[in-house]
Amino acid sequence: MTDPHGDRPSDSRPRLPPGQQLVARDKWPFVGERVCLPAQGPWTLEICGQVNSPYRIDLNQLREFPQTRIVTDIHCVTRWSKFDAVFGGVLLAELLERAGVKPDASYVSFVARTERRHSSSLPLPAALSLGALLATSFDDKHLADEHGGPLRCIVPGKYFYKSVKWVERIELLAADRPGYWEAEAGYHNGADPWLEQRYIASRIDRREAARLIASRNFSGLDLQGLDASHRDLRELSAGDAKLRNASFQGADLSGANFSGANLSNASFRFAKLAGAHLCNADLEGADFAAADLENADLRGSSLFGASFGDVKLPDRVMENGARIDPTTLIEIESLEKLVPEQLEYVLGCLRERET
Ligand SMILES: Nc1nc2c(c(=O)[nH]1)N[C@H]1C(S)=C(S)[C@@H](COP(=O)(O)O)O[C@H]1N2
Ligand SMILES: [Mo]
Repeated sequence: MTDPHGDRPSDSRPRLPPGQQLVARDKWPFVGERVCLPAQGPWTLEICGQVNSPYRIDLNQLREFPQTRIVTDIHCVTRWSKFDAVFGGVLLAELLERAGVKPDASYVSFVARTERRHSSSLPLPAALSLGALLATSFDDKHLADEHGGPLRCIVPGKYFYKSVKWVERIELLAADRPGYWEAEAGYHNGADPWLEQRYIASRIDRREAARLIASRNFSGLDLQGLDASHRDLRELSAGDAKLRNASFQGADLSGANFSGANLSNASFRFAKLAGAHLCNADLEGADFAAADLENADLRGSSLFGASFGDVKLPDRVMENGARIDPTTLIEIESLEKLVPEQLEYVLGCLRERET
């Protein structure tokens, strides 16, 4: 059995990577694709590409390989983490040993049996040193279909998007072939949670950014990763803008319009958002610690993994709580996507004046 905390860089560092929050102990959210293609016959796994002897096996043959059980921490890029997940299966290293790796194999791509042929890739040395596992069990039981059963990859120590569900092919490559999230959705190809390698940084240069901030008009623009911290952006127009991973830390956004904008993982720490329109915005993983949300409108927004304060371990005490009160418009149903401490905090604020 591997070191349960093997994905931690060292024992002196905290166990929860920066910007992450813990889900309830018995919870494991579903993210991304929900189903694989219907199986025609038994599930098979193919090992191919830059190997000496490509082969294909079914799950019974997979069980003949040495079995490994790991305890690892899951860190999703949408800011939830889950400690001590137990997976059982076969190490990538074991599967490759049988195939024989060719000298020019530098990357490994895991390909899913799903409609979009979902995939993700890693440098081969990283995949091996992290102990990538082809898992068939979770908590010593069959891996559920929705979580990638019967066979998924687990890459300890990377954001969970590197852990492909429903793997049917492991392909060794001479040159990298970025996966679905990395190529299509701007996810960082490094995916190191300790370095917060979440998304590719914005491509615009600093002068262009300065011009845009002065114009206070971001409507419909792609400004992923924009740094607008501490700016005066009162009454900003940012409807439908793509602002994933942007920083608005300490900015004045009073009366700003972000309707329909993509603000996933954006930081609004200490920002003024009084009267701001965040309706129908994607706020997944957004950080509102210490933000002022009086009279703000968050109706119809998606709040999966969003946070409204810092939950301090080990006692899970709330610090830097956002200013939320009954004038803040939030649909109660949208709050079920929050972790328990966040949910409790927001509900408490919304009830403030009734009690
Ligand atoms: N085939 C496939 N694998 C995938 C994804 C996907 O959309 N399709 N999403 C990834 C992402 S972003 C995450 S966080 C995890 C989620 O796994 P879970 O649904 O079991 O929590 O699967 C990863 N593997
Ligand atoms: Mo993810």
